[in-house]
Amino acid sequence: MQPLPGFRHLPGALDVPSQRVLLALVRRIIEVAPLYTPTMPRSGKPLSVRMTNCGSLGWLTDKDGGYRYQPVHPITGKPWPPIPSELMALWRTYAGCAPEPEACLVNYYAGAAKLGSHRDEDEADKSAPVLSISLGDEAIFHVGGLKRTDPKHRLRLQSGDLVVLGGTARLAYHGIDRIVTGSSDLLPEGGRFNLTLRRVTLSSP
Ligand code: MD3
Ligand code: FE
Repeated sequence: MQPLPGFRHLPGALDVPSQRVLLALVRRIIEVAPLYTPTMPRSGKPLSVRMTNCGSLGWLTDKDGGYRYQPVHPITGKPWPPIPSELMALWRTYAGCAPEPEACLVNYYAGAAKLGSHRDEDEADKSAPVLSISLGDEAIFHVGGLKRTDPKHRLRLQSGDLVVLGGTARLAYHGIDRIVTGSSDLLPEGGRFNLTLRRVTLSSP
């Protein structure tokens, strides 16, 4: 049983030196736009994943505003830092001719963090692919089908892996079951960063 067409897992696409470069960029982003704890719409229940963004638009969720993209950090009120050129270069390599990404969501999973099954559907442009970059401890990831009840395919995402979600897979249910603590030396503090590059708005027709 294989994931939907358009799902591409590229294990080890980034070597360790490249991973260190990207990690340094993430540290710089977090200095300007600190990780914060997002909360669920209406209930206000905190997510276990901490988040920040770079790009002209950042994805966030909180009790009152719900899931959305906005140009400023929810706590500092400052614009998100720009997407570093190294990440734009990866997009050009792996996302083909898709319009430029406007958002790069930075997720940080400490040991016990997980992300429940969901679809990425807050983007007006759902035709552009999503590009995901894993750094640090391994994650047990699942991807299903277009319906929540469709069978799920599980795989391990390791430091340096890329996932490209295009075509039908772009709208598949997916999530992170758990992190494998101590499986990577990249982050001295442990845990896992995931970067997700996305086109949000429709590019002019
Ligand atoms: C499969 N993040 O931020 S990235 C998210 O590892 C999110 O932090 C996970 O899901 C993480 O929304 C998974 C890989 C990924 C991203 C988008 C997808 C897989 C996807 C969209 C459709 C299907
Ligand atoms: Fe997602």
